[in-house]
Amino acid sequence: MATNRTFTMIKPDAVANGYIGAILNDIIAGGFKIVAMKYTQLTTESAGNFYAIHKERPFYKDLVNFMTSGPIVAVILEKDNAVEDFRTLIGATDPTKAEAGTIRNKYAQSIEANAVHGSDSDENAEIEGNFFFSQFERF
Ligand code: DGI
Repeated sequence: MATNRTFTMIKPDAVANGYIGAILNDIIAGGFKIVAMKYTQLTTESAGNFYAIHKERPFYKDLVNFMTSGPIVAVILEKDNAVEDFRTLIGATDPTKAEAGTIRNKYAQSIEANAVHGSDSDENAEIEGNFFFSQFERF
């Protein structure tokens, strides 16, 4: 299986709850290598653009409000089969449905405040990584 990349954010709830270190530990223990990382806060405009695909969904405004409510950690990760394996590591969108031991099962609060983002395709991983990082910020 080819080595490739995925993109994740540690979301404002997990940052506020002090889980940055624990989540990065789980990610590294899961075999992922960090190739770019940034501590930052989204603006309404940037969060709206990042989640533009969900524009018509009823939770869009709440999602943008939540994602701008505090700092996040943006990370590009590398591993064989990165996108699929990372989604397995984080678990279902709704933490009450996430398997035991997954990052969302351990650290998420709700379907909205669900601790982490994970790209859903190689194409989106590339787009989302480019959203946060220049070519000089990835290794
Ligand atoms: O790829 P995921 O993050 O697992 O899920 P997604 O792409 O379907 O949705 C993106 C984010 O939108 C998700 O991480 C949290 C939020 N979201 C999804 N479904 C709901 C939701 N937020 C609320 N409030 N209600 C929902 O039903």
